[in-house]
Amino acid sequence: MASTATLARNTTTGAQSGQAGATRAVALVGPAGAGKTSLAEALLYAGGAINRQGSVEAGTTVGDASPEARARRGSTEINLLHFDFMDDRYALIDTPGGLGFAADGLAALPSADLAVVVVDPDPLRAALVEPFLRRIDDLGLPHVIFVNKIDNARAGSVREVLDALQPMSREPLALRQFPIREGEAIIGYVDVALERAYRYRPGRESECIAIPVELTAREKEERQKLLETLADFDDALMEALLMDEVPEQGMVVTDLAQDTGGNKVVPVMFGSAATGGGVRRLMKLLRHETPPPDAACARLGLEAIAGSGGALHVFKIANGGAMGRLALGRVLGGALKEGEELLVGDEPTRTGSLFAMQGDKTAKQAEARPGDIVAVAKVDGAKSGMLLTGKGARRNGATAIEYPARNAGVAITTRNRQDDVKLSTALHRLCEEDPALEWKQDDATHETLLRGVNDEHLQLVVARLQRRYGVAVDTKPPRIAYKESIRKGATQRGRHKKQSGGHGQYGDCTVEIRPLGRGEGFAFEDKITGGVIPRQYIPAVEAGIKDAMEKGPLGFPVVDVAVKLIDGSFHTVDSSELAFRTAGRIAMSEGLTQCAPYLLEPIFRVTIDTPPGTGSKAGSVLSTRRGQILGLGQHPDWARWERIEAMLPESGLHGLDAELRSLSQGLASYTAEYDHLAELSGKQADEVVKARAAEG
Ligand SMILES: Nc1nc2c(ncn2[C@@H]2O[C@H](COP(=O)(O)OP(=O)(O)OP(=O)(O)O)[C@@H](O)[C@H]2O)c(=O)[nH]1
Ligand SMILES: [Mg+2]
Repeated sequence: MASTATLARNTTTGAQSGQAGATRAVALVGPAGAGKTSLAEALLYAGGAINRQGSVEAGTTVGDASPEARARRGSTEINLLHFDFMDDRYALIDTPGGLGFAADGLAALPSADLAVVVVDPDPLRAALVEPFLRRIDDLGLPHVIFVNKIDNARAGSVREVLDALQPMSREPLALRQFPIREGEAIIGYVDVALERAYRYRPGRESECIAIPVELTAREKEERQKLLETLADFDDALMEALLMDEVPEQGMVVTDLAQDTGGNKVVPVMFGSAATGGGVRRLMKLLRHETPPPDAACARLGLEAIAGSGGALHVFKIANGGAMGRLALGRVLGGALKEGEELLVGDEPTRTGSLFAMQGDKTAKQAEARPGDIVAVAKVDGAKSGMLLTGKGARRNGATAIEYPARNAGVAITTRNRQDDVKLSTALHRLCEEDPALEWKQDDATHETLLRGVNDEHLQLVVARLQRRYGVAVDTKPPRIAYKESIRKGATQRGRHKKQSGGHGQYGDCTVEIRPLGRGEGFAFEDKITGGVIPRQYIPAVEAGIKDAMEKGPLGFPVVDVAVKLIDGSFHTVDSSELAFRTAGRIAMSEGLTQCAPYLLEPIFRVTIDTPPGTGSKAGSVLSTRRGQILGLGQHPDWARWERIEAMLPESGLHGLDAELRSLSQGLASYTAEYDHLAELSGKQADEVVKARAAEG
């Protein structure tokens, strides 16, 4: 029989705040393809929430229900699910592993009580987990590691994975199970905490068996390691170990729950989402070791006062479903009823209908329990990241969320011009749902520019536009802001003279043009003497010069030139501002053609973060894109990752993301910041000029 301590759910703090019975929220986190959505499906099945376990491959999971996620065979947004286990409710937040879709999960993570970090059993892929561990650590979120796909693992890998992961973890990892093998296959596990062995039974609870004799020594060794890890946080246990006493099991179980819930120790479990092996064991761990929502409240700046009513931490806005605009979030501090008043900013707002969510299925409910994750209608002012409280609740500052940088851009145009109005409404909605997306209208080019995390992210946005809003668009790389400058000076006269009917037009000026240093911009000097051009027309000449500089001889804006106005003439009746502006423009555009114009391209400072062993490959990608590597070294925060700094022409950014991701299992990412302009010559320059001329 398990001791009473084993059965007691982790209620350490919850008992005092009245949140002991609250729904626990568990986030599934980890690299793309590790099996989070599959594990969510396995948990739902084991908990009895569904009676058939679907698969990502077959497109039959409860999560990833959107056509975009199905087509990609990977999550594109968070899946919100729930199941019951031994009379308790668990809310699951299945987060996408792809960086382009990470914003969703980042917004939701602070609301979770515990994260399950799902990792691949291949130790070589372990390094991919590091950025995820960092994010969780930064939030102070208690977590466990679940080594998935154990049905596929080769011998010895669980220990190897653990050894690979330990240097990346701020907290000590504690192996809670080790595998029992038959040949290559893992057929069960020895539970080091309970000191029992189990054999997997597909679709059912594992069978308790005797610890195989050949594994008893390993069991003792692993048990000792576990106890030593726990003893670092428990003096009484430390003393027992020093005295060579066998510690009481109740003490060990309590320590496990407290140290996991308190984010001091990270338990490591393994199993298979595909066969269900180890999934029920994971559920038991969730039951005993997921802390109540008090820590989540503190993280969000909510002081949960008994009786003060429920608050809602909104972490997503969903516009896509049949219900219209819904605010998705977690109910904290108390229960939440339909029609209850919450403060949205300072605005008291009555909540509309409440819905429980199981993937894309919603079920209306009159009341949400503390800890539940719900969709709430009619809280129109609510935005992702807001904490909506009732009047009595106390709020302190919350941790700000850092979203991935928007490094990719695409220009879109509607296939049907009549869709333009629809497009802006749709983009407004999509941006509201997705904090990592941004759009603006470029009036000069009539293009709509989308900025997002990476190309994959932007492709998803374009697919959503078409499916949800029926707006078909064409995409192309955003126009690169080429400029031109001049190599030498010239002096040029510009004369504008027209005699038509009554008043004519007359303007005449001579300008001296010379190059300036890079980045010096534009300088204008008025050297007119003796009033050959009357004072009031001088600004018009300057304006005309600037007009000409908007499109130089090569077709691009002209920079880094100085112009001296040295001579001119006027006519008492026919001269006007307009005539002088025209004269200035003529002088400048004709003059520039004699100044040996050349092309300038924008250069970006690029920082690439890339997983172990891929740095030099990423470096050669940069070189083929005319990048200049400034440095290649170790990442400052992620132990084994590499960081490359380089100067890269803007044209080299196009498609860079896809190329980097394909050489890094989808994980390399970059930031790019405009740095300077540099000359572009030769064939490449000719092509740019030719393309510009073709655009007219
Ligand atoms: N053999 C085996 N394959 C698995 C297991 N779990 C998941 N897979 C497969 O791994 C692939 C990725 O699984 P997903 O559940 O979509 O992975 P994910 O972590 O949700 O990926 P993202 O949503 O892209 O972050 C799918 O082809 C699954 O069928 C497992 O336990 N064993
Ligand atoms: Mg997924």
